[in-house]
Amino acid sequence: MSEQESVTDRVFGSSVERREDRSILTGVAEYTDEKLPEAAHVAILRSQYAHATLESVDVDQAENRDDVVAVFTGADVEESGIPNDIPTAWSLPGLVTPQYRIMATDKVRHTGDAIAAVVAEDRYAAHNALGDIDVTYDRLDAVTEPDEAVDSDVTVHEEAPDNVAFDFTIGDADAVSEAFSAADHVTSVDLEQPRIIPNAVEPRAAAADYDPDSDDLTVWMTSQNPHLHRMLMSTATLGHPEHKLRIVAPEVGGGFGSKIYHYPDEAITAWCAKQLGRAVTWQATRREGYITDCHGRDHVTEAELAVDTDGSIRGLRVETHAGLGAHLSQFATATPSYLYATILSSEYDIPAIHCRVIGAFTNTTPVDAYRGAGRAEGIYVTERIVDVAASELGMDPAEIRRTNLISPDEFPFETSVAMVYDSGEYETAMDRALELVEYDELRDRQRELRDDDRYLGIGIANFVESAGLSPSKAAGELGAAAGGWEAGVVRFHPSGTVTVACGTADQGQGHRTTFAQVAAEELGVPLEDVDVVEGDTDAVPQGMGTYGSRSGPVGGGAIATSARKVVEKAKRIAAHSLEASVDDVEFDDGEFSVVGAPDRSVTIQEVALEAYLGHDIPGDAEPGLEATSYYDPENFTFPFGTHVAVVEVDPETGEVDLQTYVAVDDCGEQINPMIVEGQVHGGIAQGVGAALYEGAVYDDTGTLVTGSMNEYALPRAHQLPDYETDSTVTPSPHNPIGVKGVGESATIAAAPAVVNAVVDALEPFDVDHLDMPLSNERVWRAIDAATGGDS
Ligand code: MCN
Repeated sequence: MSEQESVTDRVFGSSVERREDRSILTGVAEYTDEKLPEAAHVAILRSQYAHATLESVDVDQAENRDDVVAVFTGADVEESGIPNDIPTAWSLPGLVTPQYRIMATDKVRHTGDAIAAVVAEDRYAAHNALGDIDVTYDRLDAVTEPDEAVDSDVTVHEEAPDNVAFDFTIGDADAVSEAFSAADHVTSVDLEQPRIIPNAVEPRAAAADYDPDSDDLTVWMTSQNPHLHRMLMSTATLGHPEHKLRIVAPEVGGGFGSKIYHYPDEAITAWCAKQLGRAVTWQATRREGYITDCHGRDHVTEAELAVDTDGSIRGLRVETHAGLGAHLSQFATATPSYLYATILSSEYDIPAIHCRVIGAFTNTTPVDAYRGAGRAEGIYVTERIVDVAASELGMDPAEIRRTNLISPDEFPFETSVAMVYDSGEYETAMDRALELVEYDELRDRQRELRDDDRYLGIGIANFVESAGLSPSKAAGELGAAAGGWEAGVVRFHPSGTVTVACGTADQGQGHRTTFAQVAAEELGVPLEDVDVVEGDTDAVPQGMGTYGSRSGPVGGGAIATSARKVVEKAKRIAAHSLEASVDDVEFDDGEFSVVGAPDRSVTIQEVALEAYLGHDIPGDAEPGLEATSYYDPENFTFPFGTHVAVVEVDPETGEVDLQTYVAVDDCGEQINPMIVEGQVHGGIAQGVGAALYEGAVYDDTGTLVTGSMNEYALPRAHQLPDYETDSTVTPSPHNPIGVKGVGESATIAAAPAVVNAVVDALEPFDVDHLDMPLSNERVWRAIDAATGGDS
């Protein structure tokens, strides 16, 4: 126990050490692949082509190998009579939803589609046997780009002949037309946001054990939301009774969104265990992950901003083609629609916004939420076009932003794209960031350096983010097939220690630490007396999981709500013991005392024992001391902030040197400032990665060219500067602990901050926009084109 961890004086808000780190760092923590050491191994045959009709799948040779237990095809799955349809969890008007089988039967639509599964005694045998399966394909043309897909002769699904899965609009088109007619100036930008491939340290995995006698099926898996996985496996893919299905997420080595979804592979693994009546395990290889883990982004956008010469924004018009990949993943529809279009107002009072999003099927890996999901894409559009407008108007990028900021007295603020922002002090955070980076001095330096042909760029990005998906009713009205609540249990044990259970599922965020802090603070018990349980459908009553930066605001809200219920009940028992009226008893730091008679007191631990003895509790009270809450917040929370990146571009090579990065974030009350800072650090790295290095590339045949870490560039530590971070605190009124989410904020802000910086550096070359990733080659080509080949 560290000195810090025993702190009980206002434990909420202190940077106590992360309790999860010791076991992770010492290798004691157990991951999915270690759960069933005796299990047989599953290997999955993926399609050789991105688009083809399956003429035949001959598994005889593979099946005849001594080390192979069984080989299954899509036909076997179909014959087993399971529902076999991975669903989308968010419907939109007119949405086309083709069946998404766990193994292909007639056609393959991207190279990650599963065709057959081999079960063998060891992993190598299973993978070797894949080579003995003989598939005859009738190859078809492929389409990979969302804007091209809608005009293509290639049809991914017969149900959508034009490859359009949905055509979504939001905002008042007439009001936007009027704004554009009235404005002094219109800025237009075409932008592409390339696909990002998630790179969790641990690739996806599943292990399944089936007991035919009891019909109990247990699946350990890399899951960000075990209860959702249980529900989907039960109702949509396997048809296994929900109460006989247990999903456990052991230690999960990162997710970044990619482990939210129900993929075919986990269902195939569980199905194999049931077919064979024996334990099986599947572990994705990194290359397999690259073609099957849902990718992020994939937007092609045309944006226009109506703005007056003084910088006042009158309107924003956006049209986006969003790639969905070959199949609809669970939030594939919500991410480019409601999570994207509703955040286009960023921190600004934009009177009229209209956005149209065409979701298109392509012969590529499915696309879904990746850290920042939808909000990152939306903020990128706004923060980029605001910069271009500033440049066209000859304004400073900080000034155009300041001109349009929503002011603190305007909250709650309803945007023209249906969001009601909770609270914000946008200018304070922006001023702090500009002060930290020494903005005015930097601009002077930039001018000086240009005289020496050196190109410094300063990029500002403001952001607001809708974090903590909720509330259930509104989500349901907009098409969600899931709620926005979270379940939290707070249970005292007779000896006075506490177990907290929450339906969220950690993948590195530190919930075991921060949730214990929330409960310890509310109950007034030592931090070390609180344990946190997550990630097991048998140990937690229900849950919606961890994504959309919801665990702090919604999971934390559920825990605080339950803790307060526990304190209320304990107060009644304490009043009974102290022979006082409940109204005369006050609670402070774990102790109940009679108002005006502090010596008449009892600790919450003593009350817990009394509650479990049940010998002397009020007549209307049940024994025991625990509470469960299904906490359903009234709205999202809206974290915000300003990030500033400073780069120098080498005009000879196009190399971007990221020199300084300043981040000022406001995520409301901070449960653990060190963890918040860690989230910001990780988030910046991912945003910088998107801006400068990452981006999946497909060739015309639908083959992923960036199919491994050899070809897909992730940011390295040496490419990132020391970050300077700071925060302001504007509590959210939308949950009992004033917390706003923070897990995605920095990823959302970093990409536009860095791109704005690079484009700012290139101003002397008249470059007004460059698409991510800003590789040396792309930057160099832009300079070369501007200088007529003289660079
Ligand atoms: N927190 C806090 N004070 C606040 C807000 C949050 O102390 N005001 C703490 C929370 O209690 C939690 C952590 O910060 O321990 C992140 O909280 P939150 O913003 O609620 O996000 P979630 O826990 O729901 O995590 C999801 C978010 C998302 S959507 C992605 S993607 C992401 C991320 O978090 N993936 C991650 N951070 C990640 N961090 C790691 N290490 N690995 C991932 O895969």
